[in-house]
Amino acid sequence: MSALQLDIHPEVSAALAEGQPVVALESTLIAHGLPWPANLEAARQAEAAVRAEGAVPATVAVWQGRPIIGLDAGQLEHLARQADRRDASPTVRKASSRDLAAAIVQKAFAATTVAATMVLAQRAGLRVFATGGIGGVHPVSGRGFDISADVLELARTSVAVVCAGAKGILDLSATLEMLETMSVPVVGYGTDEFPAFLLASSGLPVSARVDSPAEAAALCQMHWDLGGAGVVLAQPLPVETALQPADFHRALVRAESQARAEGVRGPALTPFLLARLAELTDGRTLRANQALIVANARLAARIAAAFPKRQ
Ligand code: PSU
Ligand code: MN
Repeated sequence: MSALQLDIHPEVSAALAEGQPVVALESTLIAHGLPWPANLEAARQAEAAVRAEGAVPATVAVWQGRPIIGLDAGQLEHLARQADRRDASPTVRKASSRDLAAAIVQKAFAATTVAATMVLAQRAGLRVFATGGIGGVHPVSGRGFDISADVLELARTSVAVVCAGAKGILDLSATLEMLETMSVPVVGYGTDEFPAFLLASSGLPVSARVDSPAEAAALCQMHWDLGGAGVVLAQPLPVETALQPADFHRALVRAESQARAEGVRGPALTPFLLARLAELTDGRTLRANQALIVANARLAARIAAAFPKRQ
């Protein structure tokens, strides 16, 4: 018998029982990705966007060892306050797939990455998940080997991940090669090019393109019927918030060299780089990041609603 017990919010389990659309949302971007209070604002707006499309949001995290599918408002705020260094509440871990078991048995608080959110979402019966950007292959230069478990989880867990591509701090062509090797469809929503998170495009091709929620849902279902697992559904960020590539790369080079100088690596690297980028661009990366999270939540809700109702 499994010792795993999911704590599914009553609204989420009711929606699942009735075959209503539900969208999983991750919590690492809340606790470790965006600064307070932009993180709470983005998290609330993402949930509201899901609701506005007639779906139920389920933000995922580990709460004192309980895997939660659908945080309540108080839990959401508690997690968001973690990003505020002036707040003294207990530390929230950043949990990827491998960290979930420890977080659960040690009764810890943990925010879940894309990978860990996929694991818990699938076990709860959710098929559609929205985030900002997926993790991937970090550039090898200077810091050594670092590939996000998000890529591995996409290869084995059957959840559609709606995103704005992969973070611009990654080696995007290596990330796409890795996803290809892992047989993960990288589907452009309304685009032939892989979106580059804060930038409108990467110049790199997607493996397929869809132009409607129904087409996206049909492609995912067919991939699953074929025994496939994760699907990346990537849409470009809202065009008015996109950064100019030259500005972004200038800031990235500086943030990267600071990370090297300060010896930041491993799970701490992504949060460090995102915080430095926001400072170096007068908050433009932050506003773009927030806008794309909300847009992805909205699209995920439309796609979730386009699946045939489960019996
Ligand atoms: N993209 C963001 N902010 C984030 C992340 C991605 O803009 O905070 C998080 C996601 O939760 C993603 C994780 O799954 O970073 C990847 O971390 P790592 O590279 O350590 O696997
Ligand atoms: Mn890593």
